[in-house]
Amino acid sequence: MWWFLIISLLTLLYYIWQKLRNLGKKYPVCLPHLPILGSLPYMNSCDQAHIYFTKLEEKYGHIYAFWQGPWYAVVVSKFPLAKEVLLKKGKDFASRPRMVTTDILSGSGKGIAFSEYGPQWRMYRKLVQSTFSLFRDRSSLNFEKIICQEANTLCMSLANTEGQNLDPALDCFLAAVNVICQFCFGNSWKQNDKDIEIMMNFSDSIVKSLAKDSLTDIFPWIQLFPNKQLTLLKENVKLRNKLLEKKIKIQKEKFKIDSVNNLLDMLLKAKMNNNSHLTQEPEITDEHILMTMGDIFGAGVETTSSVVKWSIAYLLHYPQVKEKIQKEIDQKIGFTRTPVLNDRQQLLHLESTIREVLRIRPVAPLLIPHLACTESSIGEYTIPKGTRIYVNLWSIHHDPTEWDEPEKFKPERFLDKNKEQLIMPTSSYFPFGCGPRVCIGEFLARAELFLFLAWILQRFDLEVPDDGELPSLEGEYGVVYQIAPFKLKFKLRKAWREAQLSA
Ligand code: 3NQ
Repeated sequence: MWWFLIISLLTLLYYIWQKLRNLGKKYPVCLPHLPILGSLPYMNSCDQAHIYFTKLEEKYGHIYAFWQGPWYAVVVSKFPLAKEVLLKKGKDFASRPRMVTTDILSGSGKGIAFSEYGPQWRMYRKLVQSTFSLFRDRSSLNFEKIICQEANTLCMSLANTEGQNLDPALDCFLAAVNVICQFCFGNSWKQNDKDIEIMMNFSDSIVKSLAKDSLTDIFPWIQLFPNKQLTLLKENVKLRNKLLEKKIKIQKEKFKIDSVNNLLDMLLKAKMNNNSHLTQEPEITDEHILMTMGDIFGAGVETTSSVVKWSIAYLLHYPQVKEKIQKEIDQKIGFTRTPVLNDRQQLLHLESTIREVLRIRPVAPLLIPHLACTESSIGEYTIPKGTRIYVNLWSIHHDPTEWDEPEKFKPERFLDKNKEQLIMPTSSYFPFGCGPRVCIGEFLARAELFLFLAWILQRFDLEVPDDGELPSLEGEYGVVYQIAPFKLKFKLRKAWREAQLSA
């Protein structure tokens, strides 16, 4: 009897203390929820989380909360709110939730994409940034040169399959792999290397299993039971690690501390100069190096190849846009030289098309989830420390109060009235995120997208395959929003062929 009274009193006191602590604090509207299961029984299981979250906005507004099992989560969708999360209070929300799946991928939070905000993350990110600077500044190691070489190889390969019904996935993958591989390791893969196909398969499988409604990420104890999806993820991550380790081992033997030429060199040099045993400096281990290389390599490949495929698919659906781009290429570049980065100021139709593809099919429709590292606020609402934050970029890019007919593919929305200048019709647009976690490879990605597409469209017409089937534009949700496999025919352009003959 006594113990019952004591427990009741303690519960009451705790309740009052919580109420007092929260006095004057306002929290976002929350979906209904139950103990342990949280809001899950009240949410539809949906393949496309970004679309479901956008639908929930109609009922709950532009900022709302839900319980992902035991985890409190907030979804934010209007641009000013997202700006507060990513930029204004960027540091407060710059961490990442630890999840079973991303822990498997990142060796328990190593690397930079999924690691917690702090000195370790900062140090690795700076090392990657310094390597990017090397490739922007040095003429011998220049990104433009590397991308153009790979664009050339890509076009040669497409010319070899001319007129056939082709799934462009492998060619796009190879082109992106070889650019990032030179950045990471200083070399590239041969076109018929069997590692490429293995890599494409495990990479695709990893992308699909991450960021899905994985129950193990909500209830980590589920991993104690046999779980097919998790086993598959572990196997694929093992394959990825083996492949990277093999590459690192070969390149390590060539390493000279006074000649830093790629990301691996940069990390190895930092490891040699590291004084973590004497100072507070974060440590650099082989596993940290592997995970950082894995993040950059994986990000460089999956995102770029995915956007190139989306762009090709949209151009198949909208041949009039493709013709406008080609007309501009013919006028501004012609056929006697190949496209270079400086042409970006002139090829406005291509640039606006790339912007529109990144708007209508963002690479990461919910970005990568953020975590509040401290108690903070968004708008008038208090956000407790440890809250998972989902920024609904999809909704921001499809906001009808910011975009005219957001569901329609209209590259000209990024051009002024006279079609002479690129414009930004609204600030409700950030395909690469912003703030402390902004995409580190934005410069490289934009350069690759422009050059790959300019090279392809200078030479080829894109035609629907023999069965007349156009690509589905629906997309498959994962940590990267991918297009379902499709086929098309690359046809050498008549004008290009004639120009080559007369040259
Ligand atoms: C990759 C492993 C690879 O095999 C599959 C693709 C993965 C998951 C990448 C991931 C890094 C990685 N292993 O560590 C990237 C990710 C999530 C893309 C997928 C990414 C990203 C960047 N910009 C937009 C969306 C995602 C950064 C790390």
